[in-house]
Amino acid sequence: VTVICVFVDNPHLDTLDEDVLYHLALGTSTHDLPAMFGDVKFVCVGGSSRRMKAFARFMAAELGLPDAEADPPNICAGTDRYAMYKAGPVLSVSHGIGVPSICVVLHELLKLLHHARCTDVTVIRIGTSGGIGLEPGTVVVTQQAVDGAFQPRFEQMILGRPVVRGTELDGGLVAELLLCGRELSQFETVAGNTMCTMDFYEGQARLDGAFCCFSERDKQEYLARAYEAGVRNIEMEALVLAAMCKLGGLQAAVVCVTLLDRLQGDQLSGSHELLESFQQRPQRLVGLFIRKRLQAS
Ligand code: R2B
Ligand code: URA
Repeated sequence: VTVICVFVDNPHLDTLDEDVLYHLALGTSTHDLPAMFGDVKFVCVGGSSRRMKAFARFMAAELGLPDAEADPPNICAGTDRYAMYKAGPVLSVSHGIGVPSICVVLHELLKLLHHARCTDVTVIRIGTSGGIGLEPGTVVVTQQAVDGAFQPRFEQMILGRPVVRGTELDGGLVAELLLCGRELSQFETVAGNTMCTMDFYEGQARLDGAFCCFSERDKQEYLARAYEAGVRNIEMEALVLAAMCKLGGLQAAVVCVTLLDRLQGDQLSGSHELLESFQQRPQRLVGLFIRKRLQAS
């Protein structure tokens, strides 16, 4: 059995007397991180704090935890930037919208897992997205996270220069998650590339933002090219999740439901109830995945 430690590759950290995880309102001298988090094996992240709280409750029931009925406490109650809940070995954390927001929380989460001396951790984003040519409600398991030019690369400005990092995801994990979707057989689950953009409107070829510098025809041509490049859904965080977990040596996956078909329109006009029920689909799929993993261990 190989034990994979959470790899934080930064020699500067060794020179710190204490590490303050500012946006989580946690720290190495204020909290006993190994005692609080040492047993974590799954870190599930998603945009909204309410949805991640609901996921923690769902997982507590799925795993038959004694306090499954109780309201889970927010571990990051000292801040309103992000919210964090724990259900046994499952950590459920909100990341807000977009690349900068998830980037900050992942730096602090990977350091938290490192300080807590966690081993063999799998990170999964359970999120929402816009689909391309898919029935709304379809769940997409990401094969490759790609940028707006359909390239599997995450580019970030560091010291005034663009630094490019790879975004390969674990193919075995994709297959495992697809199998869970098939076993559940409650909704369509497909594998596909996920395009991660820096904006919800023009950046995702929407015509309905405050500004728009292109035509309906330009939009359709772009989405057709995306489809040809294997893109099946569009969201705003997959590149960072893939790149940072790869750097940290963590298994990672992205599982997103599609809320609409972007070939048909831009507005999210489905009923509140329908959109809410769609958002439970990645939770159910990942819930089964976690139960199976725990049974096998
Ligand atoms: C999906 O949904 C959010 C935008 O509405 C964003 O966080 C994402 O990736
Ligand atoms: N999230 C996105 O980023 N895009 C969509 O179209 C829907 C949800």
